[in-house]
Amino acid sequence: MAEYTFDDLSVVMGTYNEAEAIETVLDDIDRVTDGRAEVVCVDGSDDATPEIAREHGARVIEQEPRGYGYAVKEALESASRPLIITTDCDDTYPMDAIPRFIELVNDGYDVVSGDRLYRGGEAMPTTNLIGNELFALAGSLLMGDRVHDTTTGMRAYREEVIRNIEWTENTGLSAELLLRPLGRGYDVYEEPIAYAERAGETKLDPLAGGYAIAKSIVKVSLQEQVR
Ligand SMILES: Nc1nc2c(ncn2[C@@H]2O[C@H](COP(=O)(O)OP(=O)(O)OP(=O)(O)O)[C@@H](O)[C@H]2O)c(=O)[nH]1
Ligand SMILES: [Mg+2]
Repeated sequence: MAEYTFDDLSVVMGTYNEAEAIETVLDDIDRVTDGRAEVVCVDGSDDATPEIAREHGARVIEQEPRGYGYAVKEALESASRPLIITTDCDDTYPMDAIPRFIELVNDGYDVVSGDRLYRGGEAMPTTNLIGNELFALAGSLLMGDRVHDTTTGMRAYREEVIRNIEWTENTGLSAELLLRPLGRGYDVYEEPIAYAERAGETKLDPLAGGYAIAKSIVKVSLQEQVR
């Protein structure tokens, strides 16, 4: 199989009022990939985020803000290259890990998932940490496969994984993007990554968001079991 390079890579993200962070994130991507990756932002902002994104060479697709999953799904669909990496645009994920993610896909993995909890997720607020440990436990029990971080925003996917599966979740899309490929026998690998405190305000209501994610994990796991 041909090895992927930065020229085969689309880095995609939802962006919603991330003017404080987006420049750093896009500069990091450019630096790490020698400016060779395609960058797609699906944007619902009413601040300067889309202008900053365009100035930094990203393709910006405008969309009414309807939640994480709507944005990321559109971003995944808009990627034009065979290897796709997702990230948040809040400067929490290490863009320096991109080369390692590509290497792991070139080793044969279909999905490489950034695991923020391996080292204990020091930068993660305690409620998020507890919630994420519970999501991982639930996902592991329901799927019969140990998973460690179901809601991470940073993953690499071979394009066919994205194109071959129908995605249904919004807030729970990140968990769905891990669990459905597992259920269908794709090779999934969780790579420990560093995680930093977010710049700017969270777009996730912890209670409503947590509930939606828990529901998605149960629904998606049960659907994958009866397939
Ligand atoms: N276009 C668009 N992007 C969104 C929407 N909701 C969230 N995002 C983006 O999706 C990413 C994830 O949202 P976050 O607020 O970071 O959610 P989170 O990572 O669960 O929460 P934190 O731990 O606080 O970072 C960020 O880059 C947001 O800007 C939306 O409705 N529309
Ligand atoms: Mg975030």
